[in-house]
Amino acid sequence: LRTQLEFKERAELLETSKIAQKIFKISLEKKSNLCVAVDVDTADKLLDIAEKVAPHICILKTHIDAINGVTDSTINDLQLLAKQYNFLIMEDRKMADIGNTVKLQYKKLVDWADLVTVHSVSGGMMLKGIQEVINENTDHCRGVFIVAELSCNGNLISEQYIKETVKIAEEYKDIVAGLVCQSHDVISSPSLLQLTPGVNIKNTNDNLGQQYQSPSDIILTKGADIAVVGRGIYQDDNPAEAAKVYKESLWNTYLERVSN
Ligand code: BMP
Repeated sequence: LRTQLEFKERAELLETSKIAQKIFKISLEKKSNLCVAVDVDTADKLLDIAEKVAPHICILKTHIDAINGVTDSTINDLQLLAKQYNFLIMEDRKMADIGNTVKLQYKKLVDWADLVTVHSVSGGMMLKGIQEVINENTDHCRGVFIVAELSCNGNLISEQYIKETVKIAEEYKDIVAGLVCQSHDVISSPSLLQLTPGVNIKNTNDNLGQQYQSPSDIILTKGADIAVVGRGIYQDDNPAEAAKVYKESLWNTYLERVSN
């Protein structure tokens, strides 16, 4: 079973993509399966939080289009932090257009974002567009997470949509790191990573449909390999300490899961 295998074994599987291997490797080196979503509104805050959580994360997730004052130098500083502290940068753009448009959009991200998120709604050709860009940029290791389920109540994703999304992920395995999803039974292949948002120790929801679970629920019940935490960390009075607490709780639950 995917959820019972250790990251080390999963990284060594033949069908595991280079980008997924890289995530497994960083995760093991840092003993962290924590991805922090830094959804702040200014570039200064982005760099401030990034530096504070950096030692505790395997992936830093951005919505760069929601942040004011981002310049080339912001991106450069973020990349320096990523190098210094050994984490990957994921731009959560949730691309969803026709292949050609996604290809044009992705060309602006491939230089700096190790990972991007995509919706599968347009089908496989969108992944082909991204694959072409990745294959032209051979000096970087790049990949995508495909959204298969959403954490908010009232979303329109159906069982059929989830099944077709998994098929697309299998078809483009060379560039797919994994799926963004909420249930343990979406991904069966141990070579794909399950990234799961909606984690918060103090709250169970927000006022806009977000639904939260605890770190152990997300890893044990929902089957997450990597958990995404946003407000639980960047809105805390001490984001560095909060990141450490989430990291330890998530990693210990992962160890518990694979030891069974
Ligand atoms: P928070 O922990 O503050 O609720 O942030 C969750 C983050 O994960 C946000 O950046 C959001 O865009 C993202 N996300 C989510 O909450 N649910 C999903 O299903 C997919 C997401 O990418």
